[in-house]
Amino acid sequence: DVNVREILKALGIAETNPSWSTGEKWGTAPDTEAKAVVSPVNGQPLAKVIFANAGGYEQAVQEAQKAFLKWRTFPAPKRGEIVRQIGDQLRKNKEKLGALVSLEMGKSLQEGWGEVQEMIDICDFAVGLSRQLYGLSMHSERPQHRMYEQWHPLGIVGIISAFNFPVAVWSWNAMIAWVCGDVCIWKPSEKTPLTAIACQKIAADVFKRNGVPEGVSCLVAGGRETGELLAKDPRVALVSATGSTRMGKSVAAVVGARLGRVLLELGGNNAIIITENADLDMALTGSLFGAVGTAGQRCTSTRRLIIHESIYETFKARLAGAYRQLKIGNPLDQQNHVGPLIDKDAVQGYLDAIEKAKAEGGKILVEGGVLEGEGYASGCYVRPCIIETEKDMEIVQQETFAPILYLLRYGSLDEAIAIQNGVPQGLSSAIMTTNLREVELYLSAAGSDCGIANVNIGTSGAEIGGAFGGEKETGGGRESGSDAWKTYMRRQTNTINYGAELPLAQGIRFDL
Ligand code: UN1
Repeated sequence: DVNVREILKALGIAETNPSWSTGEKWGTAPDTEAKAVVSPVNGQPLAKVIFANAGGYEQAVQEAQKAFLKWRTFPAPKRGEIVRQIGDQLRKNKEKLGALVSLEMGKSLQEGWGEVQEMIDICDFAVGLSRQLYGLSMHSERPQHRMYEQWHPLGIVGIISAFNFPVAVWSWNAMIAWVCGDVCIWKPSEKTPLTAIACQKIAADVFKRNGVPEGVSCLVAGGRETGELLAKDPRVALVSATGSTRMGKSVAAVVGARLGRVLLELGGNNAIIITENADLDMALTGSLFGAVGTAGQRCTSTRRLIIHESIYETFKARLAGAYRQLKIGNPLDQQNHVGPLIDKDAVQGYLDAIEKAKAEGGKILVEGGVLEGEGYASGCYVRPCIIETEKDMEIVQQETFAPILYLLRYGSLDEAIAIQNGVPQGLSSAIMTTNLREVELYLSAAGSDCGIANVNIGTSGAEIGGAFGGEKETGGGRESGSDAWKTYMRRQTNTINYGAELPLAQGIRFDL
């Protein structure tokens, strides 16, 4: 049983919450209205948040600018030690914070905890990274010269995050940015500001205990306008934005116009290719979690299954059977597999997509629809549905953030890869096969064109250790593991002459 009031209280959420924070300090913009945050679980308000205006944003930027001057001089391993302590606090709060993620966003409790685990994992990664911000050294062509590169902090990193991973995506950015010596201003999704407030409090406490100045971690609650303030502000060195392709294009245009740096994590239209050599049990499990997990609201959710014609009918029947066993309902009840969509707009988007698919000739295999009655009062619970489609249908080219799965049939693997890659997005992809030739072709330059390409696992649920992101309309950004940290730093090449002559490079002579 989840006691909502207790969880909110334990995580420092008030009935009405202020609009911005620079750490310890919280402020409320005058003349702004408090908005209720309504839980998609039951349609009940959780708490209110006052959205910031330009004045509140300005306070945060000025504090962040001052903080950067000090934070950048902390030794990186010392910054890592502080991030380690943030990870410890997240461990302590995992249960409650995960439950708040479920309450505010509607994902299952298991996935809410999983999201907090991702935050803990990235903290651990960042701690190690704080001693590994390596640059290369090069051999100079000139005698008695030394050449090397080093990585310096960038400055202010603006983080625009989405409702579906309300806190994990912030942590992928913030923890890495912090060990790199940057300061952060976070604009969480206007749909999920409460989990953000809870995380800001956890981080701010740790910073304070370690004597870190105000402003290293800033939060500005707000909508689209707040995101625009970040995008056009030349004081913000990097804008990392997660969300729709439409949002990403507008952020990229504004940041690009001032030649700022962007990191974009936008839409996906992720497919699994199931070949005639697939282990069908594994293909079933991978497809199912990918398509209905988080009610289809991950950017990595499986949207298309591209199935070999020889197993198409068999697999289709098994999949439909599995869908019939899915339990839809309160995500805090661990019996249920599928929770609600985030809000009624999302439900409308889901219904519209199904109508469009039908109008284009799609055949319904598993019927969708909105659930009504007891336990479904929020109006946000929908049935995961499956539609048989053709690859040239327009709706199949689009990302609909809902549990709608499109089935497509193929003959040769080249054809399957062409279907998979034949969409504007390029985030995640997978192949189910036990055949080595198929695997290697799929992972070759002639294979998947996505940022993530998996074998015998689904499209979602990436670990933090790899670089996360995708190509084409997904935006090209990489965050989280591998060397994604380089986006959060500026590279400086240094050439040092320790000799008594000053020879020019390329052997150029310049004598007086
Ligand atoms: C997202 O949906 O924006 O790979 C991120 C996954 C998760 C992250 C998804 N680790 O499914």
